[in-house]
Amino acid sequence: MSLQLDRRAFLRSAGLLAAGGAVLSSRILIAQSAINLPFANGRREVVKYPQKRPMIRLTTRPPQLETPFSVFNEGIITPNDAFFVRYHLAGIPTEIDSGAFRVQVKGSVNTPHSFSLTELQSFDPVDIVAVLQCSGNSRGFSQPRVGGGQMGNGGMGNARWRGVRLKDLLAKAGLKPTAKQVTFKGLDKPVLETTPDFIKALDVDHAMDGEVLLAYEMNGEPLPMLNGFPLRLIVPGYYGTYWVKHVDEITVIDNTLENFWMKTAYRIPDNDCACVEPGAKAASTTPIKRYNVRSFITSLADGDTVKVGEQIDVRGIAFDGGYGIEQVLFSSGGDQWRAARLGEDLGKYSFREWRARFAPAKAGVQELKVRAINRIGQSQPMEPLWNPSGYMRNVVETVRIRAV
Ligand SMILES: Nc1nc2c(c(=O)[nH]1)N[C@H]1C(S)=C(S)[C@@H](COP(=O)(O)O)O[C@H]1N2
Ligand SMILES: [Mo]
Repeated sequence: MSLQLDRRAFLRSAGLLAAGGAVLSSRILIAQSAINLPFANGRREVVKYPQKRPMIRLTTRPPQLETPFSVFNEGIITPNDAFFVRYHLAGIPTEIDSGAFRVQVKGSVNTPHSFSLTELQSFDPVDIVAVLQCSGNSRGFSQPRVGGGQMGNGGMGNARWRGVRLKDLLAKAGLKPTAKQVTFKGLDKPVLETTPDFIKALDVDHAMDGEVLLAYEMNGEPLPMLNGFPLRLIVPGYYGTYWVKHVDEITVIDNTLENFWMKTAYRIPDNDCACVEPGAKAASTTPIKRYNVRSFITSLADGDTVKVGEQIDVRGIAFDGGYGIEQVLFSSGGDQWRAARLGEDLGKYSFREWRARFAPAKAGVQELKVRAINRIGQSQPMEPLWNPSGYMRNVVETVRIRAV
């Protein structure tokens, strides 16, 4: 089966179609509307791409799309057509023949292998519900502002992934005793020779832990093109940077990968909070790893009005880097924190739904806050932490509503 995308239509809607050597401007794609993310320069067009509903566009080339926040109130699984899209390199694949597709496993292995999709699907399939979150999700809220994609809170999503254990593929190839890391490269390419290709690495122990998957399905369908069709890496609990899309080369190496994407980018201050004084530099850094704890109110947004005395059912989502959510606390109008009720448990890597009730006692602006705690006691800071790349934001979120 090959992905049925009209190439011209895709290029056109992705703003990539060249005319006489020039790239057509993004204006060829008619924006359906625009929204303002709540920070300076937060105006974004809302645009429809192939296999996607209208999404918040951050960049055109490559396409980077943020999920409209209201989607997170539709359910704890993020639909494929609303799942965010992040790329680094402008040379993204627009047409892939899945029948001809192969992924190579090579390097420090006894028997290099190359697997077709059909071969991958003959391995024991594994399902996991797991959050995928970009390291820079919510970066636009950093104060002082930092460089990088200015995302609101839509650089995350939760899906049911199906695929083959990376461990099973590596076992088939047979790791040499000298193996230290496993690297992953996808079909997307830089357009300039000077841009480093996007290659990421996991330590061998992590790659062999049985949880890391090569997924060929997302929410029961083949992966959408823009989310890595036909195969992507799933690294449960780890930031999106490791979840390499369109993976076609897996190389076992005897050393530590020291390319731009591991050694320079995607690094956080090497301390407990992954933070420094706002504006300061980190003394030393380390590669970003697991998600910290986050929680959001999804059923109410800033500026919503409610009636004084009326019972309101609030709900939202919480997640962490794979220990699981133990408790969600909710506070309204400056009241004490009280425990929210947790929804269905789809596994420790999934969004967890929560619900709470309150009735605004008096008229005026009310601050609603939510704070989650995971099973190892980690929680969220009341004030935002800061680092130079704007990674890992997880401040306790506040929604300001007005009771009338
Ligand atoms: N091949 C490839 N894979 C990639 C990237 C990329 O630029 N190229 N970006 C990574 C980053 S930083 C993130 S956050 C996730 C985003 O996945 P999505 O586009 O499916 O939401 O993909 C990761 N995998
Ligand atoms: Mo990312």
